[in-house]
Amino acid sequence: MLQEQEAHAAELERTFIAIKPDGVQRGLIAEVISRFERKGFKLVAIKIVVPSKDFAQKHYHDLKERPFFNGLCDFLSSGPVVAMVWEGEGVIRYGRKLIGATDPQKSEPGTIRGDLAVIVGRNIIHGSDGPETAKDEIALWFKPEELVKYTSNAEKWIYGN
Ligand code: IDP
Ligand code: MG
Repeated sequence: MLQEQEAHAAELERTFIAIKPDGVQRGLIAEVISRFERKGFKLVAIKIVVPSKDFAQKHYHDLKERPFFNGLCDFLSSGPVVAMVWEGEGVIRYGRKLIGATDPQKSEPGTIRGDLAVIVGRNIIHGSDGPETAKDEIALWFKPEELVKYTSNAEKWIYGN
């Protein structure tokens, strides 16, 4: 039993999820959190911050050549953002599924963007797109001590051990 638990803990992965200023202003914080929570993922860090433009540029550094980069960084730094780290098996990839396609016109109904957003520039949520970006984004937004380690009572029912 203990061995199984240890094996399970070793498999856990983490992703960085942020509710952007449009999601916060539209009162969608609880809605977004609820979708990750009900799925069975575990919240291990959360805070509300207004990022500086410089910080937004760091967060989106991969996109600096894109024409929308400046507007995107202005927008991300225009108001409060809810920054979170979620943990669970497959959370990086499945988190992206919960979020839906980048352009809400193309996101499936049932996804966060599909259900709650209309245009690409106001798509309410960010999620890391792979293990490397997850690691980098968590490190950019959180200090290691801000990540909380705990066992949720639901875990044995979600994972069966
Ligand atoms: P993602 O958020 O689904 O990972 P990325 O390609 O990483 O999508 O783009 C980051 C953010 O930049 C998107 O969530 C969206 O808000 C914005 N964005 C992406 N493409 C466009 C565009 O063509 N016009 C305006 N904004 C865009
Ligand atoms: Mg992205």
